[in-house]
Amino acid sequence: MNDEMLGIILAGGQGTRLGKLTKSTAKPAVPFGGRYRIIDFTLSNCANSGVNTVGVITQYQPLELNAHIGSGASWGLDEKNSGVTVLQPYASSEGEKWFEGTAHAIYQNIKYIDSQNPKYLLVLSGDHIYKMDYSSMLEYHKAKKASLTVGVLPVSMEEAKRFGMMNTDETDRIIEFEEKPEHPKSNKASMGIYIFNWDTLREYLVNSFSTDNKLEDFGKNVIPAYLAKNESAYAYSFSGYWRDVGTIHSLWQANMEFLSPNNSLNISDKNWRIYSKTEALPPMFLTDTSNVNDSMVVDSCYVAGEVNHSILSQRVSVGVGSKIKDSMVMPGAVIGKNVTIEKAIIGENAMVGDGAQIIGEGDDIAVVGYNEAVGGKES
Ligand code: ADQ
Ligand code: ADP
Repeated sequence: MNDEMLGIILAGGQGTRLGKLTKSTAKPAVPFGGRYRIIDFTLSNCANSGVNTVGVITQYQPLELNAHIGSGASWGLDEKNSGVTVLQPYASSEGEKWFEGTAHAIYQNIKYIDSQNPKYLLVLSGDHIYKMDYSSMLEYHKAKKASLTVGVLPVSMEEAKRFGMMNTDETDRIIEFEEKPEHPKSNKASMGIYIFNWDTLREYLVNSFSTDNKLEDFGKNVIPAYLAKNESAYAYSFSGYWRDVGTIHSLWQANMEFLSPNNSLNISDKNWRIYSKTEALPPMFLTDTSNVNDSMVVDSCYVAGEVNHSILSQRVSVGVGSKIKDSMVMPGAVIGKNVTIEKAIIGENAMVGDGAQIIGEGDDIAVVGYNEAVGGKES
């Protein structure tokens, strides 16, 4: 349907804000909400919006991401005239070159993008939880005869420092843009979602990288340069649920919101399914000592302890006498006996030994890393 628009998901910066949770997995492959991985939301949005061809740009060993995405069949992206391609850093004549920022990552993949011959390029981030119809954004982009359209939502002045912030005129044309400003002048934040006319962006990138090596990011460089060149850039307003889950705290918080029956994300919407890789796993088992309330517990879990207001992902086991509260436990984690876990994220395949106390406080979320083993025998 929207074959004139190619989707590119930026799925791997350089940071380490998720620390131990991403040691050997790319951030978009980080588990979310019991049954999903972060990138499922963006991939599902693409599938539901009719964006049938998607390139995923990664930097780190994308094995897990590759295994998760596979043929793209889970999102219906394996059919004729569609597909998902995981794009990785490749060896060039200068040796293996890592992407240097988001715009550079696109520049390095010009060959792939050209091979798809898109009129429009939809640039997305791999670490957001939301539902959005990109085909409406494309209609808006066309109606405005824009060269660039940026997805925008209102944020508090406090949050504004974490985002690209802009001012618009009465027609929604962007007249000012500042990446992570010290002193925000508006409440309009960029969602890091862009539609570009590919020929203009392509020419721009080729010119910029041949003359200016400093150009790196869309927020820091490309958008300001577009404005300076008087390219028509418009803000497309979004008002639904949207969370950037790039930090431990935001990841924990979004998981807790996911548990809330009032969550406006509404994953039960039959018209906007969130797809994920499906595995045939045995049912969960709750023993007669278990006590589970206000929680999501998915396939193949074994629970002998107490679980309150928490998410247990696939294949989690919780020993007798253990108490889990306000926490997110990722797939395959093994929680021993008489363990207390509160306000925590337990990483994939972590082992929490008998009697351990994993307790977060205030803004400090307790974390047990991917594959990490903590605690030991009770004394
Ligand atoms: P940030 O999220 O801070 O702000 P950035 O670190 O550039 O921007 O990351 C954007 C996305 O691209 C992330 O998903 C990241 O993993 C990925 N990424 C970064 N470098 C990459 C690379 N070299 N190769 C592949 N992927 C890469 C951005 C915008 C802000 C906006 C926020 C909204 O710059 O203006 O407000 O997103 O979250
Ligand atoms: P941030 O939002 O902090 O910039 P990124 O978007 O860079 O995070 O996410 C990429 C993730 O990949 C990082 O959290 C990082 O821990 C992880 N990572 C870094 N180096 C490697 C590596 N060599 N192998 C696997 N994963 C890595």
